[in-house]
Amino acid sequence: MRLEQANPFPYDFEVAKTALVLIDMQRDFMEPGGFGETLGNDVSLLQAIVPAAKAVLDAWRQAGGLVVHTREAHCTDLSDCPPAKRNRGNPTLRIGDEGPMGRVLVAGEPGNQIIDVLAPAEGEIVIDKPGKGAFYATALHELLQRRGITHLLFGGVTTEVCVQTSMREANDRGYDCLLLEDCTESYFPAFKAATLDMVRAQGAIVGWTAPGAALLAALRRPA
Ligand code: TIU
Repeated sequence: MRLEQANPFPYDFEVAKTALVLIDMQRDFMEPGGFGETLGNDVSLLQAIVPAAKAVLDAWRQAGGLVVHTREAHCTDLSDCPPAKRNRGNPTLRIGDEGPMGRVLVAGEPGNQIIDVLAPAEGEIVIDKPGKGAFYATALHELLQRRGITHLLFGGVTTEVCVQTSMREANDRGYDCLLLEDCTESYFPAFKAATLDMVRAQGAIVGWTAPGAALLAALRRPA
């Protein structure tokens, strides 16, 4: 399968060897009262990508592709949260503090769940990760290797933090990565634009980018 519209040049992939990786589409980042807002961000900006991400998720499921969801999540005793992460800056609530959606960025809390509309389906991989990157201190690489995955399609939040970190980790591990432009968002529009540019610069130094509609069209085309 080929995405002709991908940048900086067409992206070839096989559905059976490709996973859709949706990064941290959690209430903690998307809704008021969670981690994103405690850092001083306007979380309403992120809602814009939900319809495009949902359309891609539905089409990818329909095509039988592997889906991976990640959550930035710490265990209840915060033993996987370095003090340097918890103590950074001056948030209104720190990781592990009790907020309106439960303890901030803690696994199992209401705020740590993926938003309902993109909730994982039975059999999909869900990775809880203590870092910004999806490969750091997780079994993700091993799970993908076991399934023969060579290509990754990325969406999620935020573009320049957890998405870009994960994509760079994946690129270094040998995956051909593509970032779905309208399925990722940042609290800072300029940072999103810069990330898309730097990913695909220098002959796809980190990977490709393409609009979700290009993937939808490719999946609709007869093989
Ligand atoms: N703050 C911010 O933009 N992002 C994060 O802390 N985590 C993710 O990107 N998921």
